[in-house]
Amino acid sequence: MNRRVVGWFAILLSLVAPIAATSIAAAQERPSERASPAPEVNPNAVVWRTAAPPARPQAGDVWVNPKDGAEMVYVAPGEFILGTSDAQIDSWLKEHPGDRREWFKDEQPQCRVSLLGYWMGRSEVTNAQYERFVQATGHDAPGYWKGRKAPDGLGGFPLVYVSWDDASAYCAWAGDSLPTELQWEKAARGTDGRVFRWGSQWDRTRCRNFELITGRAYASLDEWATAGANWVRAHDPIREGPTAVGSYPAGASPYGCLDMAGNVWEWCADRWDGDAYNRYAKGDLTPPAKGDYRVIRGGSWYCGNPRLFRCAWRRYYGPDNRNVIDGFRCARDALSEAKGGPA
Ligand SMILES: [Ca+2]
Repeated sequence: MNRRVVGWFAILLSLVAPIAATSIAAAQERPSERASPAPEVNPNAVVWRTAAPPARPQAGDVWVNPKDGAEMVYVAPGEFILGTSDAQIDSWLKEHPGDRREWFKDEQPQCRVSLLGYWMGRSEVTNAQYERFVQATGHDAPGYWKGRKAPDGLGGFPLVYVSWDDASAYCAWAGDSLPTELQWEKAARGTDGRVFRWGSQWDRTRCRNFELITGRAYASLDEWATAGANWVRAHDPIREGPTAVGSYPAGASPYGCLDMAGNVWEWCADRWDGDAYNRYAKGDLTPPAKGDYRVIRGGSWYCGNPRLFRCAWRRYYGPDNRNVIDGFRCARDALSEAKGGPA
């Protein structure tokens, strides 16, 4: 195992150890449920290839950002269900008896939150897109690149080894920002409070995850950690861990966003506050003002517990953290772009 791999593996264990858990129920393949209907998708949606986003987008419209070529999906203004209810936790614990109720407290109480309209990246930012940014700005290239070009064969893979500051700088260059945690969760689950992007049941075939990569479920943290250590010794995590963005269309969110479960964790703009959902439930939607850590969402290819792929799961990293399991996608507030573009 090379030094870099050892380094991220140690970070990973320290991150997961306090919260990872057993999940025996997933040891047997379940039949895949049908994907839930996607009421947020508008059959008359339009793909805009304009210099700026359209001034009056409709739900489901897509705008292609000419700066980096990213498809941005429009999430219409309105209410959605945030967080996890007691009933959802009851149901989860019946199926996953190794998990504990207290691990879900950061995503409670469940509440209704209304957001303004915004654009959300359909996919995680790729190496090829980041190369445009590096070439245009002189920003440092990631350490796993040779020089200032994306590695051969990885252009369509998500960028990894990216700090929160790197991700923020990219978003600013593209005219975007990192999504807020609220924007991220709405884009992942739509309006109806579903547990996973596709519905209520875990289905490892719908996203990039360690169960899928290794073809088995993990009954305990120790079992997963041992399997993970063995796996990284025998594989190249950069090329064999994550996969090209958009490889799991059956895992699309109700808005058509891809890989919001798995592949790589995604930085959000917010500072970490484990109590934030209590405040949101009282109507105060201001993001946390203090905190040394930044929110990450969505789980990664290396996660071996279904709980981490639920839309409401919240975790965090120090902003300087760089490793092979996290990346980001961009978002953009719609109101700040209420100019230009065809009517
Ligand atoms: Ca992801």
